[in-house]
Amino acid sequence: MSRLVIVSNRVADPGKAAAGGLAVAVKESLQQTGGLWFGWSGKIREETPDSADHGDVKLEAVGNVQLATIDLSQQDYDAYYLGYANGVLWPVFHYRLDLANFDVQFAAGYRRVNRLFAHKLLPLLRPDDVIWIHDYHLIPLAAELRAMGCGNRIGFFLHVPVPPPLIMAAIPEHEWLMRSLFAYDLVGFQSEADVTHFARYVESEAGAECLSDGSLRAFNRTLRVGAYPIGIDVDEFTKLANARDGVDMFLRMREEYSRRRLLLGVDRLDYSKGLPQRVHAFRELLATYPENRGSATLIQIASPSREDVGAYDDLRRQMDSLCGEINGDYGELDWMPVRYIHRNVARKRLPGLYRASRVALVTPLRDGMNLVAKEFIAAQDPADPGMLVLSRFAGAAEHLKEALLVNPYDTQGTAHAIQRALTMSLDERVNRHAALMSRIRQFDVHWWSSGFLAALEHAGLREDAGCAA
Ligand code: ADQ
Repeated sequence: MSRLVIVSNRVADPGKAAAGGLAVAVKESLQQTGGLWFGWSGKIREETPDSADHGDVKLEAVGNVQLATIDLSQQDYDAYYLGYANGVLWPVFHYRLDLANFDVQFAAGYRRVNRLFAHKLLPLLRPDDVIWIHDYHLIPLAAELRAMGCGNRIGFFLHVPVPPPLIMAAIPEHEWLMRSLFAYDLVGFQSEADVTHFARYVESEAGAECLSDGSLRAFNRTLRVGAYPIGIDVDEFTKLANARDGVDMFLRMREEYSRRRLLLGVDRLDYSKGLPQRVHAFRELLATYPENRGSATLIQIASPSREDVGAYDDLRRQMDSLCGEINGDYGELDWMPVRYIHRNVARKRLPGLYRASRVALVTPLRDGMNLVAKEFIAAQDPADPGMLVLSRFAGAAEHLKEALLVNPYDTQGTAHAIQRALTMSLDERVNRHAALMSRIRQFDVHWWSSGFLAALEHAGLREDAGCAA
């Protein structure tokens, strides 16, 4: 059997908890098969005159997984990670052209670090390894590996959404970037909408032909593409919900909020997650449906994220002030409408928090998938489940149709949906939850990784040996 080699920007210790969708999912799939996980250590390397090759790869075994990490220089971190990955690709892929900073130095740093990854990874590879590269930080990595002679089977999964062609075209290097995807044997996206956007992009920008089996022909290459909606390990999460920490958290929250109706948001503090819009909708709920005053409480957990990127700092200030205002305007001595916590919650406690909540607000402005929506469903008591209010702009909305779908830009509409979720009959909640549960079981994390890897196995041998980019 071939060995699985996973490559992602950051490598997370499989033994420790992670707050971030990619790390959670990759860990869960790699633990099943074993293999090698290559990426950045998260450490900045001190620059010395002889540090041009960025030092050695650090190897460490954790169970059946071997971790291989490299450090980055400050200059590479600034240009590749902060500048291009999170200052260009993240905002543009989430439709936020206004937040993108198209500095050519960032693009150069992005290429440089992708080449460095290829250079450091290549000596670790065996001829029959199957390589699975993850996310927007590493789009050109296969093209770099191919240019160095790597003939292995290589797949790519994009965890974030693909924007429509004209938004993609705002990236000065869009052609190079999209062309470099054709160096893979298989490219997976989160949703059918993403596949469509990508196909439309290569059709209009590169005259690609869509073949009858769904592959795309362009740049003298045939590329298989497909939607592989990512999921969670449902059984593992349910187990976590029934373990001691989960149950303790549930009992504590239920006691503390026995006379209240709990609404919950759990996100990284990111502008794609629609947090200010969510607070506005909650405020609208209190204004339009006064019976919720003194009773409904929104707990918003927002884990610190990318604090070195300017836009995240602005968001933090905006959230501080919005939550302060709503508490000042509506709060009573014995009731505060919003509890805003700018911290991580331990993963083992999360299920208890989900279970104690009547309603989850998962209302991103744009999201590749959103695993919090699925975790919330998995943690519920099937006999008396809470209700999910879900943005139609999350990839998860493509198959979680039994949630209450909302447009997060529509404040009144969202407030109305929250009220509907709070007042929904037990029968309807039970029925909707059962349907949602069967969806998240069908598209769980094992289906995602084994489905992708099986398709990669069958993706025809590369018909040319050269580099696509
Ligand atoms: P993210 O944008 O990080 O992931 P999401 O899919 O919701 O978003 O995953 C977040 C994960 O981190 C969840 O497992 C959640 O429990 C955990 N988490 C978030 N905030 C936390 C907190 N405050 N405390 C503790 N844990 C927290 C990216 C894409 C998504 C895509 C995933 C996976 O942006 O669209 O679903 O990758 O592909």
